[in-house]
Amino acid sequence: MGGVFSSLFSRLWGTKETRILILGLDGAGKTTILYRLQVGEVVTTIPTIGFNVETVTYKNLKFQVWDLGGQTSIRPYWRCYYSNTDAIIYVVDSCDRERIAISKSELVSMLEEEELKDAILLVFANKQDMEGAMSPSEVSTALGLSALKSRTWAIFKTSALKGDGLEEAMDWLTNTLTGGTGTGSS
Ligand SMILES: Nc1nc2c(ncn2[C@@H]2O[C@H](COP(=O)(O)OP(=O)(O)OP(=O)(O)O)[C@@H](O)[C@H]2O)c(=O)[nH]1
Ligand SMILES: [Mg+2]
Repeated sequence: MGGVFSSLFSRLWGTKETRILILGLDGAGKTTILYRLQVGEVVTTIPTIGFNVETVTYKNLKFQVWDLGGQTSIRPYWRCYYSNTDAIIYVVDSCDRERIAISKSELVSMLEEEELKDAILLVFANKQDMEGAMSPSEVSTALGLSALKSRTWAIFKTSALKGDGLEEAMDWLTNTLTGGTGTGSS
């Protein structure tokens, strides 16, 4: 109990940074989301080789946000960053129907990792501003989210380009971390 309270208080007072990993296939929009969250603007990105890490402050909470490169050859290195992760933001390009099955298998194998068993999952159905984007429920079905067991999760429709949906997702995350009630599905 003491642990739960001290962790809650240190989160509330901003001394403990919540560790978030942003994962997903290359080109999904991870780096765009990281800098949207941090500076509130769209930055020009290049494919990430390695990672970017930034501190993001949202409603008095501090998040240490890691954005990892999603190219096939660098996905095996995701596991090096798993320990002590509180939440995973899994980003999907909602227009990339061709690779949604690959995205699902990467998600499933990641969630099997022991180090991530307590991590909260947020799925971002990103690029909602584009015509032909899969709806969040289509993305959810394609990823098999309803089959997840013992996992706190939610899916959000986002456009990193326009900034849509990110605040809602961060509100749900902060509520979930601080024991409040969220609005997403779980
Ligand atoms: N239309 C649209 N384009 C987006 C959105 N989010 C990201 N993009 C674009 O998608 C491209 C890839 O975005 P990145 O953020 O670099 O993708 P990434 O997931 O970090 O890719 P890797 O670093 O290779 O893993 C860029 O041209 C972005 O501007 C979005 O919501 N809508
Ligand atoms: Mg990137």
